[in-house]
Formats: sequence, structure tokens, C-alpha cells
Amino acid sequence: MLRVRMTEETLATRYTEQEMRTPTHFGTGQEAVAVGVCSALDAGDMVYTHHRSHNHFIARGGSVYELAAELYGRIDGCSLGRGGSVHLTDRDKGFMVSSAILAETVATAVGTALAYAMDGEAKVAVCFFGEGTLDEGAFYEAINFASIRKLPVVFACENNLYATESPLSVRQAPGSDLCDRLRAFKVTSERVDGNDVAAVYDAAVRAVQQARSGGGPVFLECMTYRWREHVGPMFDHDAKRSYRDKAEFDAWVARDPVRRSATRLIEQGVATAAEVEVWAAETKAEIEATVERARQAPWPAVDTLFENA
Ligand SMILES: Cc1ncc(C[n+]2csc(CCOP(=O)(O)OP(=O)(O)O)c2C)c(N)n1
Ligand SMILES: [Mg+2]
Repeated sequence: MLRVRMTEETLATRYTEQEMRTPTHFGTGQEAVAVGVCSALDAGDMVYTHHRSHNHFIARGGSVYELAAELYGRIDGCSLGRGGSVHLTDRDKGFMVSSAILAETVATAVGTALAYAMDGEAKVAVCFFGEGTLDEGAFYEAINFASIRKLPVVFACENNLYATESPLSVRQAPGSDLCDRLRAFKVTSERVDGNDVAAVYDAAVRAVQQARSGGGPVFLECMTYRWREHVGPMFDHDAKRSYRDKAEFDAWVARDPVRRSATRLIEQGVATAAEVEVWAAETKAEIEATVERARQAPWPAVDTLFENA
């Protein structure tokens, strides 16, 4: 979780220098969902995700160097500098792709799960997405098909209460419940504290076990909150945006998943406060050096511009 947090914080800081020319959706505050779910997977499983993609890439074992190089448009990037933040890939690590088109990767994850089922492979496809994806028609086609075929797929929803600057309250009928929508399709559904990495991990282990053993898909609604603006490195209140209440923001920051995780380790005697501080400092230094190294990597050669099109 520290690696995920420090990577995102370092990239957000460097983003303001205007050298990364890719639209970027930062996932600060949502780390526990990525880490909890990815920790429950096997190496052979396959992850798909949406535009807020960095947490999942790093939690799946993706390289910080290749992520940073991708954001800088360099040849060493995971997509050879052509994709930017919303087109990450590392198939060998079990991370197929991120995509900014809402619900697109839900449908492709279901297709991957269908392939696993047809080939008799005991693998699971996982798709991360925001609650805004439940506003898309394609989502319901995909989950219905997965349910009918009992496909090995886990739908990991990061419900951070907002899609761009629209709260859930203006996008769904009063009293509407996302898990209930999935239950209408007979998909097993569970709401979980998405800022508690242990709770997410436990729920993900159950979900993956069900999917892998032929019990059908599972929907996890992970309640969480994004700290930064929808797209870009700023904080909404610094940017004078008022669509989110400052008190609401502060309440979620008080439930910082990384700090909660550290506190638990210290309380359980797994680590001392001093050790946690050393980990944080060492991780930060390592990542800052890695991001700077990526910034200095070469550009793709101009005559390769149309390769891999
Ligand atoms: C099909 C489609 N419609 C609209 C958009 C524009 N869009 C980009 S991000 C976004 C909001 C996404 O919200 P959510 O799914 O909750 O994810 P979050 O950004 O909160 O992580 C929208 C509407 C899009 N990318 N794709
Ligand atoms: Mg959202």
C-alpha cells in the first residue's frame, strides 16, 4: 500500500511540472481496494481496469519505472510511451489493460472469463471500475451474460460516491442500492469498507474462490473516496471547486486506508511505529529516484511512430 500511495503522490507532484502530457486520474485514497483485491489473486489471473488505473497496475506487480515512463511518453513505458495513463498494460504480470471508456473493460473481462471457462482453465478475470460504470447499459449486458454462464469473473467496484463532479444522489433513484441491482441479475453481491485493506482482502478471497470454483461471478462494492480532483493532481478545494463538501472530504481523509493499515500493524505488534516510518521514507526515496530515472529515458524514435498501431 505504501508503494501504491508513494507512487501516486510522487507522480502527482511531478505532474505539475507539465512534462507528463497525458490526462491522468489519480487514485490517492483508494489504495486498499487495489491492494486487497490483487492480493487475493493468483499469478495466472487477469486484471482489467478503468481510467483511475495506477493503483491496480502497481498492486498487480507492475513496474513503477514503466508506469512513470509511460506517463512521460518515453519508449520504456509499459505501452512504449504511446498509451498514457489510461492505456496501461503488462500482460505478463496479469494486467491486461486500462481503458477510459466506461464499462468497456467490464465486457472484455467477461470475454476473458468466457475463454477461461471454455478452455477449462481455473483462472479468474477481475475488473475494477467506478460506480459511474453502473450508469452504462453495456455493464448490464456484460453482467447478465456472466451470470447466465456462471463465468469466473469478479467485478470490483470502487464506489467513491462521485462520477466526475456528479454525486450518486443525482444519478440514481432515492433508496437505490448498487448491490441490489446486481442481485436482480442473480450475481452474488457484497458491500465492503473499501478503506480497510483486510476487509477488502477477506471479501476478495471469498469472491475469487466462488468464481474459480464455478460458483459464478461476484460483485464487490468497495466504499471509498478519491482525495484529488477527478482528473489532474489538484485537490478540489484548492482549485475552488465546491461540488464536494470540505467536511465530507476531511471525514474520508481521517479514514486514510494507508494510515489505518499502519496503525493496525503497530497495534498487533507486527511492526513498530519507527519501522513504519523507515518503510515510508525508504519507499518514498526509491520511488522518487525511479520516477526521475523514467523522466530521463529516451523518447520513442520518430520513424517508429506508426509501429504497433
Ligand atoms: C462511455 C463513457 N461515457 C462517459 C465517459 C466520460 N467519463 C470519464 S470518467 C467519468 C466518470 C467516471 O466515474 P466513476 O466510474 O465513478 O469512476 P471514478 O472517476 O469516480 O473513479 C465519465 C462520465 C467515458 N469515459 N465513457
Ligand atoms: Mg466514482
